[in-house]
Amino acid sequence: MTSAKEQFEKRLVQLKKDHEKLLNKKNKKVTRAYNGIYYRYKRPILTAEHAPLHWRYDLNPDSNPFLMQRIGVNATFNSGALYIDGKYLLMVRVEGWDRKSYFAVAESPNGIDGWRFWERPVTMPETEDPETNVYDMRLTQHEDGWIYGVFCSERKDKNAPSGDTSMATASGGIARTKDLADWERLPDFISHHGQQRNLVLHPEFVDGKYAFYTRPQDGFIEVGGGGGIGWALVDDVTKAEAPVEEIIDEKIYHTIKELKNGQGPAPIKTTKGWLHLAHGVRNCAAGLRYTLFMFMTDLEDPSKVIARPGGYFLAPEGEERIGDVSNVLFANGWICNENDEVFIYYASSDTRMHVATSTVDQLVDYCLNTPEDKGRSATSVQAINELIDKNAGKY
Ligand code: M1P
Repeated sequence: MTSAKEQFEKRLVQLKKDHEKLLNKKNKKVTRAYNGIYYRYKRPILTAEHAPLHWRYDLNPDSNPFLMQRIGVNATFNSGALYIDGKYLLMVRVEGWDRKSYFAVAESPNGIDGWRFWERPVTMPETEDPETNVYDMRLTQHEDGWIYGVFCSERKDKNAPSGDTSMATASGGIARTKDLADWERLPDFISHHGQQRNLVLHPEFVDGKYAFYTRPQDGFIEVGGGGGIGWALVDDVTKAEAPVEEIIDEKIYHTIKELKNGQGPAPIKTTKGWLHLAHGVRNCAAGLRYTLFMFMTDLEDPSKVIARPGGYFLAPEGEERIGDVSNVLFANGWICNENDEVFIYYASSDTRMHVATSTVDQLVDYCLNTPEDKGRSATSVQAINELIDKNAGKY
């Protein structure tokens, strides 16, 4: 008969073996259904099971004879991204069994596979009014020399009537770092236009100021009358306050962004303008559907949209459609490396992370040459007819 300690050791060896196997799995480009815009990859790049064993299991046989998982991870999703010194880094939103999210850095040598979390999750300093939950960090390497992490900071609404345990407030949390390990927390972004999720810092000064993409909304869930992707200039990032938020990308009736939209990661600079990735939300009988879309802004004035390719860029497919919050794609991180290859990191259904790859040239071409959504069935048919005419003699 095997002793309890022997059984523990046996289980631990198996656990470590299975975990290593998962972490070492290679990913594969999906080449079927070529669209010329990007390639998806076969497997998710990060799941709850990728979380380090020492975050989850007490590895001491005396205090954990059954080798029980003591602290669980529910999901790994909505990740910021950064490329430094040839390393592909994700600032992952990790959500525990207790529904609290926190940030943790995962690193890959090639941006596709081999992702491993750093030793510990991020210890993010709190403000004087500690939040209940933090999530969806956008990383911006700013020309001022700092790396900024801008994220949603959520608290219970102090004005909630007694008994209401779901009313909450969302504001823009801001922190900065040089190494993604030690963080200086700055005061939350002050908006004069309601709650804020999807706040993103532009990487360059504009008119000598810090520039933010905002998403003002009336309530925690409801965008209300306002909404859209906003633009705000801020004098001092250590006391970020935006009296004015100009909407640069509106939500629009009967489009993929009918209900709401939000800037994804910080935009990528190209010779033709800034590439933007964003999410659009519409409502339907099955609930909210989140897809990703792109647009481009002017090189000199990033608040001026110069291209709006119509429709979605990436929508949930296959198993991506199912998860904790189904029918959702969300992206808050992408990387452009020294070869102008673009790695688009997207989460599916608030559950797991994926990657799709493209290039700057392809994405610029996509933005500048995809017909705009002109708003009616008739104009959509007109766009198809124009393409058919252009293809005369070629099909
Ligand atoms: O559940 C889908 C997404 O919902 C929110 O995004 P938004 O404010 O744009 O609607 C966020 O909670 C996000 O984290 C989540 O993925």
